[in-house]
Amino acid sequence: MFCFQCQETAGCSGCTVSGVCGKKPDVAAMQDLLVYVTKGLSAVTTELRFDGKEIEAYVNEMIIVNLFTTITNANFDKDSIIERIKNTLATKEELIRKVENREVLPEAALWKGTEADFEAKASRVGILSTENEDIRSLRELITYGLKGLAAYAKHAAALAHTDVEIDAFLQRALAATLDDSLSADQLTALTLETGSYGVKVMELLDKANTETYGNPEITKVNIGVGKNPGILVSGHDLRDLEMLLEQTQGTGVDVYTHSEMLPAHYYPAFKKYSNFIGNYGNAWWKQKEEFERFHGPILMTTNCIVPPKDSYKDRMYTTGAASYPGCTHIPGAIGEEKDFSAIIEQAKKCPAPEEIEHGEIVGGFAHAQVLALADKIVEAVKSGAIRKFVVMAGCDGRAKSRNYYTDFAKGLPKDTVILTAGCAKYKYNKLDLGDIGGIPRVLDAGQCNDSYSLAVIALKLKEVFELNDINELPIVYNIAWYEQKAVIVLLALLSLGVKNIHLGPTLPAFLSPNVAKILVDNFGISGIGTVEEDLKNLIG
Ligand code: SF4
Ligand code: SF3
Repeated sequence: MFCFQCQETAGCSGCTVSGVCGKKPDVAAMQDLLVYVTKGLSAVTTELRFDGKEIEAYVNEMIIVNLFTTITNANFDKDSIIERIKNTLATKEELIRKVENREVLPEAALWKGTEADFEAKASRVGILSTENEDIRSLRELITYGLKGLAAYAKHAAALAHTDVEIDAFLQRALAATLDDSLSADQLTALTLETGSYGVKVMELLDKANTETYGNPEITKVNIGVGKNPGILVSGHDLRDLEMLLEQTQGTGVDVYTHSEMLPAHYYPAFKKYSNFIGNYGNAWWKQKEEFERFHGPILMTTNCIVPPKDSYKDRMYTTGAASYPGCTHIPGAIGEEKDFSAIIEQAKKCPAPEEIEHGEIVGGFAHAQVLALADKIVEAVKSGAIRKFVVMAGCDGRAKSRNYYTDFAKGLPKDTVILTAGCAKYKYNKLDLGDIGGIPRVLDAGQCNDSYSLAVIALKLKEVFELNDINELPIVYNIAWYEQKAVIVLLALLSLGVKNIHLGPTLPAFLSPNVAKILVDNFGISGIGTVEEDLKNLIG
């Protein structure tokens, strides 16, 4: 196997024996093949669009869910991946008949193997099948950005928000990563275009979330526990959470969020459920210890799954693109009502969660809420009470080197405010960093996709301060990444013209020296140094 798509890749170069995440070589191979056939299907749909034909919604959905399935820590279940490959090949066979000019199609679009061929084929179509390291680097950078884009498109689709333009781009760009005639310059341009569609997809998801659940508002979230048995919901899918909350009404079972589901508490629509108790635990990587102590069932709606311990495996469930062998998968396609009764019945027989923390945390600073406070914020900037905003959005992870972010947050001067989104926040959201004239020093906008809110806030401030360039704002970027959703967030920020982003704890292994140089020369991207050095460089 060879995989280097996440920040924790072995030796900062590539997982070759087994994934640091727990992904085994046979699963990695099927994921490689799934990406390959999805690119093949995308080449077919792109050609059909070129012929003026429309692509049906189920095909667009298949492509986004396939990509989501291959995101780090989403799906460890070989059988479900094989099923997806077969369905993708069948759909592609159906569509290819309608293509007028088949000679232009790449090999991935023409290949039609059966399950017996999958393993051999997978070994020939992985990342290393592209020999030139710069072309490989750009192809993977685009592919990972598209995986993140697909994940966000899937969440929007679950709330009946789709955009044919985004689907068409996603498929065209996927197909382009198969095209040997494209130069490094053309692929670099496509990378930036991917970022601009990243902005569009996050905007679409923001619209889907806020039209369905209202605008996030300042909210105190309980981090303690109640006395009833509970279900813990993790991942990013708000629609799954909503269905579960509906189905648990009157059952005596409480619902808690974990990791990236925390921001659900900020939406007005979820406040009406009296059994929606609070947030339990921390970022994804602490789940072994926290899931054990939760005592009740856990529903993983997306990444990040840590291979479960036997002690709680029988109460861990997956749904959507997420799956883990041996854990019950709750079926239901986009738009379908899911039946969570098995989880609720199991919960009733479980003891209440064990308290691991006590108190409250504050969040809900997405764009509408922050813009409602705009006068206060602008005044604080003008008076010098706020010297700088520090965007510390992104992912958390298990590497000890990530303690840098806790130390960095602690070391920031008291006239700075952290803007955050994504599970990176757990490195500092329980520190008592105080406030500036009533404005908390950590403003949490929500999930990683809500980094979009941070961009909206920055653009609004640029307008208020009548600046020509977003980089003239008193905002600096010190972003933590782990998986591919962070890749689309990064590309989106670059497409908006944001410069001098610090990216850590290490730079992506999939950036070849030349591609890294392009990012450094054009965007001033850099890694992180020591806390002291970076505080000095970023804050002065
Ligand atoms: Fe390794 Fe990350 Fe790939 Fe898992 S997702 S196999 S940890 S590079
Ligand atoms: Fe976290 Fe996996 Fe990326 Fe959505 S849950 S930010 S790592």
